[in-house]
Parts: sequence; structure tokens; C-alpha cells
Amino acid sequence: MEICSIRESMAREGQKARVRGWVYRHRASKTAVFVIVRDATGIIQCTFKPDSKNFADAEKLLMESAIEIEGTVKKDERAPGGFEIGAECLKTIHLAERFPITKDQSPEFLLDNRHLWVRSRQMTEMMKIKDTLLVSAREWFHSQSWTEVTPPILTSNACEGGSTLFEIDYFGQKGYLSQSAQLYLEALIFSLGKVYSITPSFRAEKSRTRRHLAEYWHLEGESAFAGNDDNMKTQEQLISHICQRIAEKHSAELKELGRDPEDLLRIKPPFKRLEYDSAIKILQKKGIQIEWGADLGTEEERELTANEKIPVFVTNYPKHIKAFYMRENPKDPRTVLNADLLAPEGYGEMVGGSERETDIKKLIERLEKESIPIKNYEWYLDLRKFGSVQHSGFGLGVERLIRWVCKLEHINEAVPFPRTMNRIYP
Ligand code: NSS
Repeated sequence: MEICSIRESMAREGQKARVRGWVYRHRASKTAVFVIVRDATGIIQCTFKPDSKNFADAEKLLMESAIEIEGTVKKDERAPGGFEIGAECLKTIHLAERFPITKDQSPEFLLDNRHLWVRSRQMTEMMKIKDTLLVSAREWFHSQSWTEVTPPILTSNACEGGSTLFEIDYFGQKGYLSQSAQLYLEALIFSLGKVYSITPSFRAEKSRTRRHLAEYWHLEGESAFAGNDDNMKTQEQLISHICQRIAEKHSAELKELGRDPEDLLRIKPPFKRLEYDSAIKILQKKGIQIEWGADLGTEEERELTANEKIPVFVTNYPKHIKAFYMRENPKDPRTVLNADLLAPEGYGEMVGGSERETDIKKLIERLEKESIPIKNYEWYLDLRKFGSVQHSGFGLGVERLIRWVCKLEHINEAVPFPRTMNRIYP
């Protein structure tokens, strides 16, 4: 008999089905053995009665053994999912050893055994939602005539400052793992107009926080003939599309993770916009010790969005705390034309974007002020010499978006094999 998925088996009430997967739960008594089988599509309970020819083998199964079961599908209110298979035949593909992950393990233990923990329901649900995030982002970009490009990961210069650079030995020359594709995307707008990329980005983050990884997935867009406002419009449309798709496709997974799909269906343009100036005043009124000129940290971002239901753009930050490439605000040269997008419910920044400086003199001044060697940026400065135009772009931290969407405590839970300061194994 042909194998079907567990989800398909549930549509076969009263008929036979043959499923294949791993033992998710196992309970044996004298009168029956209950085996809950898991595959990529779900779980189903399979019941072996003492008169079934494989009863003894079913009794011996251990968690995570790989098995094939054939039997008759029945409705059963008591079974998880509402169906069970009255098992008639069992084939043990691999009898597992005793699975080390049992209930109530410490986070550290689960990280050490991440290669096994990736089988958990929470990780599986998260990874399915992440897949839809990536697919729907591409869907949206293509529907709007953006082109996906493949920038390099091995680079010769910093994009976001030297403090979080991973240095590598590039055939005897200094090289770095990419922090952002931005500078390369800026080069590509001249041929393609609107470009985006989905790449790993690396940050040698020396602090341990709930929202920093050393390696994360970066979704970046860059567009010619676009200002800071256009840039925000792109982001709110893109993120709204992603949220709608995730809510439509994963309502069951979201509910299991504790996220009401309605929260995502509510995400529609326009998002709230707040100038940095006003953000500081709001924070000061709330009694938070912060002065104009300081960057917003985790606590400040949480204060600003704890009661928000949709994302909030904070715009026009002080120039001295932002990267050299952000365009100076013509109306207030102390600030830049940028926007950080904060997730609702206090989850914090998920996108950083800006209009780019096109004035080559100002760019050189900013590089010099930050003691960045101009030589490494000559190619980038060239972009301001040959048909320079107004342009803007942004970078979205995929795991930051997932963390909010899936209501995850820690960004570690938004990636199967997290890389942090003290972890590169497994
Ligand atoms: O440093 S950013 O704010 N901005 C850039 O890298 C720009 N060069 C992007 C661009 O305009 N093309 O990082 C962008 C986003 C940020 O908002 C976070 O969501 C995410 O990247 N990010 C991170 N996620 C996880 N872990 C770490 N360490 C991290 N750093 C940034």
C-alpha cells in the first residue's frame, strides 16, 4: 500500500492508510499500545491491540524511532487531532536509543542538543512560518518588479562600523564576513533599479541579549529614485503582505505558539510614524532618563511600543549615532533621513533603513570623522560620480520579525542552529 502523509490520512476515515514517521509519544499498557507518530504534516495516534501481530514490537518502541504503520483510520474524540489509526501492521525502520530530551530540560541542555531539539513542535512550527516569510517576501518583491540579486558574503569593508566585524584571513589579505549587503545593492540599482537580497549577515556581537545573533538572515532592499518616505511605504507593504500570508497559512501553528492570527491580519499600511525628537519627549515624560542625542536601547524601544498593535517607524535620528551613508536631513543637519521600524508589543527594532547620502563631499567628511580609511571605500564613492541619483534602502532582520510574529522569548528560538558569542556547536 502506498504511503500517505499524516494530514492526508485524516481524510481517510473508515479506510486504510499507511503512514511513515517518528515516534512522538509512546504509552504501553496490557490492553493497548498507543503510539503517536509524527511527520512533517502533523501527528496521529496509532493504537495496537494485544491481538495485533506486531503488539510486542510496538511495546518495545522508544521515542523518535522511525516507523511505518498501516491500519484503519477512525474518528476518535479522545485522540489528539480527533483521529486515530487502528494499527494492523508495524515496520520498525530504526529502533531509536533512549532519546536524551525529556520534559523540563534547561535551555542550555536544549542548545547543546539542538540537532535533536529541532524536531520539537515549537521549532517545526517556527521553521514553517519562516519558510512562508521568505516565500511571501519574494512573492511581494516580484509582484512589484524588484529583482533578487546575490551580493558577496566575503567583503573588504565594513558597512555598519568596525566594532562588530568578523575578520577573516583572505589569502593573506584582511577580509570580513558581510554585515550587510547594502553597499553592493547600492551598486546594483544602476543596472536594475529596485533590487533585494536575502543573505546571511554576521555581527561579532559581544553582548548577550535576547535579540542579537552572531549570524542572522538579512532581507535587504535598495531602490533608485526613492526617498525616505518611499522607503517606509515599501516596508509597510512588504511586511503587511508577509503577515497576511503567515496568518492565512499558519493559523494552527500560530495558535500553538500563543499568537492570535488576528494580530497579524490587523497589520496593514500605514504604520505609525514618530520622529526621534518626539520619541525622546515621550520617553522623558514617562520618567525615563534619556537625553536628545542618545540611541534608543532595548528598554526605550519597549517603552515606546509596549501598547502598540502595529509596527512604529521612528524617523530622523541624530546623525552622530547613525552610519556614515545616511543622508543628512536638509531641514535639520543634526539629523539624518532614516527610519528604524519597531515591532509592536515591545519586541523592538526589526528594520533599519534610510535615504542614502549622495553628496560625495559629505560622505568623505563623515568617513574621515569616523577615521574610516577612504581607500577601502573608493569603489563606493565612485557610485556618486557616474549618474548618482536619490536612493534609499532598508535591512530587515528575519529572525527579529519571526521573534515578534511567533511571540518568542529569545531570538535563539527563531533559528534552528543559533550562533552566539559562546556557541558554535552543534
Ligand atoms: O544594522 S542595521 O540596523 N542596518 C543595516 O545593516 C543596513 N545596512 C541595512 C540596509 O539598509 N540595507 O541592521 C538591519 C537589521 C536590524 O534592524 C535588525 O533587524 C537586524 O538587521 N540585525 C540583527 N538581527 C539579529 N542579530 C543581530 N546581531 C542583528 N543586527 C542587526
